[in-house]
Amino acid sequence: MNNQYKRTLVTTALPYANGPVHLGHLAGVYLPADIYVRYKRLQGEDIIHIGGSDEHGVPITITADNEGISPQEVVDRYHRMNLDAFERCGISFDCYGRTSSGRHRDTAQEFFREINAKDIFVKKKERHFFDPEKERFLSDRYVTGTCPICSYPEANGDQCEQCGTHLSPRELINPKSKLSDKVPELRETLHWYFPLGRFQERLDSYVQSHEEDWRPNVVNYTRTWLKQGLADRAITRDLHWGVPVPVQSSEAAGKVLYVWFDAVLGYISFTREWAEKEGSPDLWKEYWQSPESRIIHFIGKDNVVFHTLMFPAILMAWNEGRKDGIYSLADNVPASEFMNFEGRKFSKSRNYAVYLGEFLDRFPADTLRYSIAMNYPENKDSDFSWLDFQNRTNGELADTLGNFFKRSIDFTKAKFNGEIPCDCSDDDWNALGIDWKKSFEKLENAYNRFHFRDAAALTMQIARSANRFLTESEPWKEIKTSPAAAARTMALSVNLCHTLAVAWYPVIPHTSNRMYAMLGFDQTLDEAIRTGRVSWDMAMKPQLGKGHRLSGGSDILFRKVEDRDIAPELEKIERLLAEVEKKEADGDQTASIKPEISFDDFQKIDLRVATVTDCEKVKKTDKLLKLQVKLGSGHRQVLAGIARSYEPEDLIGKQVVLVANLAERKIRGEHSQGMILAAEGNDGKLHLVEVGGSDVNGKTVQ
Ligand code: B3M
Ligand code: ZN
Repeated sequence: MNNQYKRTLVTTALPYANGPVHLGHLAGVYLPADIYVRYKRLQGEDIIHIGGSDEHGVPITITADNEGISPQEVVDRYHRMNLDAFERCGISFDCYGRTSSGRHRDTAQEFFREINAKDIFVKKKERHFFDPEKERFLSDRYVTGTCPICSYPEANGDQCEQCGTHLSPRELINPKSKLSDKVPELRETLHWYFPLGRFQERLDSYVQSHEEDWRPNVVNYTRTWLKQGLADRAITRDLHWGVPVPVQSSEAAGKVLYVWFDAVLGYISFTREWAEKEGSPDLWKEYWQSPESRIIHFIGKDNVVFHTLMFPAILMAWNEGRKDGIYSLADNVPASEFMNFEGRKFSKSRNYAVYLGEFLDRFPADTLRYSIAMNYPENKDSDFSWLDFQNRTNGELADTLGNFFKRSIDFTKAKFNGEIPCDCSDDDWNALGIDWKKSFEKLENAYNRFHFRDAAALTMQIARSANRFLTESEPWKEIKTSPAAAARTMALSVNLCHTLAVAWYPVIPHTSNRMYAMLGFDQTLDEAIRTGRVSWDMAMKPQLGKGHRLSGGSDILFRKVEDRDIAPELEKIERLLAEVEKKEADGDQTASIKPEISFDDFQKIDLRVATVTDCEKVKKTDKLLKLQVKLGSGHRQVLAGIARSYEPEDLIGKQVVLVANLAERKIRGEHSQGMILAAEGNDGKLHLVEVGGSDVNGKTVQ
């Protein structure tokens, strides 16, 4: 980790401008990055946030083909739409660029030329899929077929949406052209390849130097690739949309740079654009080419190797043999896991998603930011559900933070003419029941280590303490018995409001700005932070002295989410799920695969071979059989709902697969110690999974 840094460059994955961003994107990439950047700004650090639209590649041209419009129209529409949604959500980019810009084309071509001039690329003639009807080569997603890993029938030629495996079109089983639905043929074509293997050792030591501070999943995933040995990767494509391959020969005609080669360079071209807008065209170099700066890429887990191997290798190739203009490699790549939606994977192609813009049409940005921060998929997949959103908004934001804030402001206005009646003493402040030093250390640690769920939860802890203090002090009684005590309580409470306005800024900046205004400041909190008037450390101490006026009104901070507000959303989910089920009934058996689990989760399940020794029907049911099974030297009783599929005597002697470590359950008054595996056939009957071979009883099934 670079601890000696002077400035930080944060980048966020460039979403393809072929559709609206959804809550999964927000949770994994944009919100965590924005929280981090806002926290660092509050700390007074020099930090910029660079992002933008990925406007090239097959995802764009396919959308254009499907919608019958030009690729340019596609990217214009979705660039604007996503930028607008991000702005409304308070994602504070310093630059939100577009890879279709001239500046970007120049940068990407400059990289290609530099690496080409060093003779690092390898040119190869290879056979690629070609659609004879449409007379076009079919790269990446123009080919679909069955995934060789998980058998998902609609896997794309570059990646399987179901299991996440990176693929090449020729690995697909039963490939089909997306343009004509025909089986494509193979034709020879020439492409430039990037020899990743040449950088293997350098990449190895790069990853090793970060194994302590990168997330374990990022290191492990990258290591898996390194262990397999890095192969050459084609970095050009036969396509008419993208950055033209900058080579003056007929060999390059009709070819563009592969979207992943150009997209990562977008981070650089957009930083250059930003520097130009700042009126200091060389300023970008201080972020990209200085040992005193740090680069952090926020991405989702499906983009890891592009950021930990490909992009670093491109930069290494550029740096090779140079004395100046040396690019730094990322200091950290905090890749998130996925956030699911109501227990299932978000899916653009199945329209199973909540889009950011649509969400913000109905609910305020900060309620979303908070509930997503509390479900940040840091180490494992998480879930967004409407009920969780409702509970967090009502129980935490409205009842705790909002309630405390409003009571503090209103009571001070009503009883003390809207003026802070006295100064707060350090002793009183320290007796509030908040360990200021420890809480803020914990908070800082959480932000610095990208533990954003912890950061939001710890800040809510402070709000809870503040709320408790006000409730327990009962100033509405104190005012009658001891006005001085009530004055003290309100001085402390209003100062706690200031603390909360500042401390909440990274997570719910719109609310923090409103709180700051209601506390009587003319300047916005954003502006106060930008000009250095407000900083993080100020949240730990009382800042508002006797006589400070609350001149800014008093609104409710959070409106509660009523059942009727989310009822249409719950109905929509039911409809979408019914569609998935219908798809399944129509033959797509994998449409409802449950959300991914980690390998560790999987390893918790102990599957064993058991032999059925006895079996009888359970009385008064027509579904259940009671099985006695032998498992190694022991015996178990297992109930199974297979009475309509098997006669008891048919089962004796069968070697079945038992989930051996499932918690014991009582079904119809009988104990069941495990579960046996079976699949439902089209005949509606269950078919037991059987294991052949002798001497397998008790053995692990793997
Ligand atoms: N557009 C993939 C994606 O949206 C790609 C990211 C580019 S980051 C340089 O998931
Ligand atoms: Zn797959």
